[in-house]
Amino acid sequence: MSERKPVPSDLLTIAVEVARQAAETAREMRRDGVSGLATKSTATDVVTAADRAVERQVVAALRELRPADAVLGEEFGEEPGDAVGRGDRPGRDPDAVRWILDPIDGTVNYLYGLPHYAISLAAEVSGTVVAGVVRNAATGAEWTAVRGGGAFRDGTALAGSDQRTLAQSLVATGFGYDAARRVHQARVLAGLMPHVRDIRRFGAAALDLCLAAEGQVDAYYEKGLNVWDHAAGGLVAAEAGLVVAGLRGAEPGPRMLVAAPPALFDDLHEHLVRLDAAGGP
Ligand code: LIP
Repeated sequence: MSERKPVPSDLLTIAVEVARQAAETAREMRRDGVSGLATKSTATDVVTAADRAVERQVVAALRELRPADAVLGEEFGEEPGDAVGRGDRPGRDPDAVRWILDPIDGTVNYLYGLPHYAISLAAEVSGTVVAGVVRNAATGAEWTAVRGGGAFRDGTALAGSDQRTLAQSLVATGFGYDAARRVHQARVLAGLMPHVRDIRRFGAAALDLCLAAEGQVDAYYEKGLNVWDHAAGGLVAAEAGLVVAGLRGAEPGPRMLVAAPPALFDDLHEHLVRLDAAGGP
């Protein structure tokens, strides 16, 4: 029997509290020095003891608070909840919540002590993200959103950039860890550069999406993101009024994510299609 339908604002309250505790752990561990350094997909795709400790902490906190929920984390994958169910997913209650977590987004920034890395935690119900928080663990800046309820930074409502001309736009992007992918991404970047004001590469997708939601960059695009990179930040950007999508009507995902105000989206999209930005390795 499923519990009453989860209330997004209640889920956000939980996400914010859990993210704040996790951010404190990440910050304290960084202060004590990086440990447990290892690599994943390539020699530049790093993970630290803090990534793993933060994920364990968040999973344990969510299991305590909402044992029926599943948790998908970057480092340890999906922990199924206790929800037993009905619906088209045997063993899962369709109203069950799945939390989506990047314990430290911006791991290379964390490694170098650059104050630009975040806890990203989103709540998904029936495949739709309904609440999300992104918290810069180094600075304490916090972005939140509930679907249909707007986007906020530390309580201030966000509305994205009012820039209407791509040639005057500051565009954020990022690059993968695989060398062959980076060659393709660099070619796309070279093709885009003449058509924008400038590019910024900050190293954390979740924060890039929040900066775009705030209008501190005008738009953002990146190929190769995982769902935990963009689940929370993508909701923040969408609730700030940005279009968050893939190319040619696709959903945002590993092939491409573009986040831009409606006035810029089509022009940026056209360049990314022309440059085959979703293609390549
Ligand atoms: C990072 C993303 C960033 C991307 C990096 C990396 P991580 O995630 O947030 O946008 O450009 O290559 O994927 O690995 O720090 O969680």
